[in-house]
Amino acid sequence: MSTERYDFTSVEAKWQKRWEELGIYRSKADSAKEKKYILEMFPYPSGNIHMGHVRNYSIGDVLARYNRMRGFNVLHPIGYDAFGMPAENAAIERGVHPKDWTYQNIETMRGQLKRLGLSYDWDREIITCSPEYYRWGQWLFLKFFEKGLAYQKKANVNWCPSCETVLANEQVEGGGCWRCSTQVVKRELKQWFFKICDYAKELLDDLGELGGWPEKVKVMQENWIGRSEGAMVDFTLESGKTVTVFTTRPDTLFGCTFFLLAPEHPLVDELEMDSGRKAAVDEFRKSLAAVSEIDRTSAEIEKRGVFTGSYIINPVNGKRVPIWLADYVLMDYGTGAVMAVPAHDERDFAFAKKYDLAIREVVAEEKGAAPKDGAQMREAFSGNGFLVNSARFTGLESDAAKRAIVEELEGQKKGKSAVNYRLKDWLISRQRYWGNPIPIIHCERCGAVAVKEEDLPVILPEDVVISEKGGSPLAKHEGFLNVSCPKCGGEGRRETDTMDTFTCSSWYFLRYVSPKDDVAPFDKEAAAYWMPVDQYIGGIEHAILHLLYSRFFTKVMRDIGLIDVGEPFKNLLTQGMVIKDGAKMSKSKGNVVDPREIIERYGADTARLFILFASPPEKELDWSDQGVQGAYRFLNRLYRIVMRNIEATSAGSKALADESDKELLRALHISIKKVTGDIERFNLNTAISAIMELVNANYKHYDDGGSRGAEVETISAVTEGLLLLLSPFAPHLADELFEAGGGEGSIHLRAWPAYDPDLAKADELTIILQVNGKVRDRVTAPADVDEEEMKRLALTSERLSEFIKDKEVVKVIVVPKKIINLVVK
Ligand code: ANZ
Ligand code: ZN
Repeated sequence: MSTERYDFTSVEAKWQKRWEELGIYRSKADSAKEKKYILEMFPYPSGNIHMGHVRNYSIGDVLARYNRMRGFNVLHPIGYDAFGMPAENAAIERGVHPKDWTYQNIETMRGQLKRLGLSYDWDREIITCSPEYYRWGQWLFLKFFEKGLAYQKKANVNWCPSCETVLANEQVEGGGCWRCSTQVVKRELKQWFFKICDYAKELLDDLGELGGWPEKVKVMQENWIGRSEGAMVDFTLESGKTVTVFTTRPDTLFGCTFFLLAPEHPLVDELEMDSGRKAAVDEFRKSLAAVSEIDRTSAEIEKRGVFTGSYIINPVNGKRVPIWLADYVLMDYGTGAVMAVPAHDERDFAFAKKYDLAIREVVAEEKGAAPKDGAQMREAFSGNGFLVNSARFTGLESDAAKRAIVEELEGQKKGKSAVNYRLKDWLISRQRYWGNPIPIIHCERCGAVAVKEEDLPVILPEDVVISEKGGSPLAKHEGFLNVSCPKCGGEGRRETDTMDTFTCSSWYFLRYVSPKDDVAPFDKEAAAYWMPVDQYIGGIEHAILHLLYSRFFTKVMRDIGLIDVGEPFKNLLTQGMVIKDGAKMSKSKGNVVDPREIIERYGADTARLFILFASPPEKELDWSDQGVQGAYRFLNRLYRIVMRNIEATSAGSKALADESDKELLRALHISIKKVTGDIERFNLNTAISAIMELVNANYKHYDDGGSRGAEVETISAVTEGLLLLLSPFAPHLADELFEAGGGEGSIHLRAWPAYDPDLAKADELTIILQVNGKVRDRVTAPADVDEEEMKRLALTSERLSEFIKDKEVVKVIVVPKKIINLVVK
């Protein structure tokens, strides 16, 4: 056996250059052609690409190349999500300007992506930190602002006193700042928000349209949006003022024995208290400043509260109940006030037990049961049941009672049915430098004024001092700060907050359709042609925020009239993680395999092939050095057999097709059918197995004597088919061998092969179906039929049915791929 190897280094360099010269991956909108927009989530330019990137982009590249060959007009772009914290950290640690750091990284990563031979339209590359891009992010902000979808409000934020900045919830670790560990405090600051809650219902309802999304991602979004059905109910203070609660259980109103306010609730300041009580309340409120919401609502942590000394009146029975503050009541959910029903809510139950508050049963598990003594209850009963202790509603089932009670409250104008969402408005303000400046000017007289459209972009100044302390450097940049008010011409001060970088990635897929447009964020016509993205591919870690924000932006842009679709991503594929030695590859674990090393040692085609072969795209991928070597050996084995085929065909043998040729031809058509179907279902690993089988069949053909007088037509058909099937996976080698066999241009411009259904059928077997050992039927089944499928065939055979009807199958005997015997009584 020959051990000849191909020189992947020169082959890959040659083809990457050739593709660029030919410009074959450049795309143009063309209404005469059906389009396919294939998109992978763009990378953050952290320095070097990692295996997760290689996996993500290899999957996308197979789909892009395959669909191009299927005749679709494919858009397959790439760019960089280039604003964000790490650039500022690099500046602090190494004294390099965030811009220089970012652009250097982009340059490196661009080279690495090109080295992988990915079929991107490089002319469409976008960089979100470039003024040409962020200008349009600002433009969109102003549209949101005009529509009232961008607004400022005071919010309780996590504040690190040492870094002087707001931290996202994810940046608070054990109560401390993730960077400097300083105790984080709550601060009330005026922040910018996007009103995503206006779209809560639509974001939830439209999940139903996303048939091409993984179920788990939809469930995660659903939970995040968190729709609750219930009622708003007005309680009345002794002063006559009403306080509204949101409850999902209006049927339990008669069981309300106390009333809870969030510690931050503004009403607390209005309640009358003597100085001793006031001190206790203040002390309690202060003690929560540094506690995260997660800890406050955790089931493990003991609930805490304090009595305010005031009472409030329950609208259904006029009962006066005490008002307490409780840590588990959050200000920004519902109304920040809760009617507590300890008998039927676990948290309220624990709270009542701790502070010795009354418990009153109002829902019994069984119909007609006598009410229990609340003091004797050992735990809350939170299910639905039948009302007790509830005046004229007693006896009703929970759902009926909910309706009846809400109806009565509505009649008295003391309540109404309501839907509440867990989703909160999106806080987009960041007191950071390396982000997109919010295009607003504050004026004493006019308030927050939009920067004029013709003055966009608000350029992020480069001459700033970035230091660990002191908040955003923009707030200290006089030249940036001092501007005149666009409305009255008076003295103004520029907004110094920048936007959350998620705003940049919420519309980048639209910028790709006309990346150099300088009159609009994107060309409407081009967007109408290319949108929506037909296939989006990325990590499951973005299941919620990025995907939800992009869906929100899309809906707003539709309502502004910029696009005509309401959902950005028609189909979504979430690739699994790359792990090694049982853990996610990470620097801290020391189990990182650098793609550069693999590419240098084995070539890009091997790296791609291994990563696609090792596991189906959605599953975890366990890194294996042997696997990489296996992929490498396979490509060389394929190289040798194709070279041998080329030699055989160019020798011009006149041999006639024999049985072995027919067998090989069948193998070819079976492979085409299998690979095609597998790619359509994203089973890229089994598609590669099918290509391997074809290579084996090709070798076997020679072993069987095919080499003595190769039949030219068969051999060239197999060579061609094999290379076409290989081309999305190992694009360089496929083109090299295609050229070696006399092909012109590039294999990537050729059409995807079709299969002959008659020939492809050869992979079917005949299965004998028996009942009690007697042959009753014969059916055909695919060659890879398993026992389950054989059972299904037997149980659904019409001929068998008369032998098994009214009988019990007591045993099933299977001879794999041959016979199935049902033993019946
Ligand atoms: C009375 C009641 C009785 C409740 C009962 C539940 C069970 P979901 O389903 O998550 O929407 N709640 C309302 N606002 C709150 C806030 N700001 N912080 C903490 N809890 C709050 O939860 C809605 C329920 O959570 C509401 O229904 C309310 O308690 C509580 F047997 O009202 B319920
Ligand atoms: Zn003004």
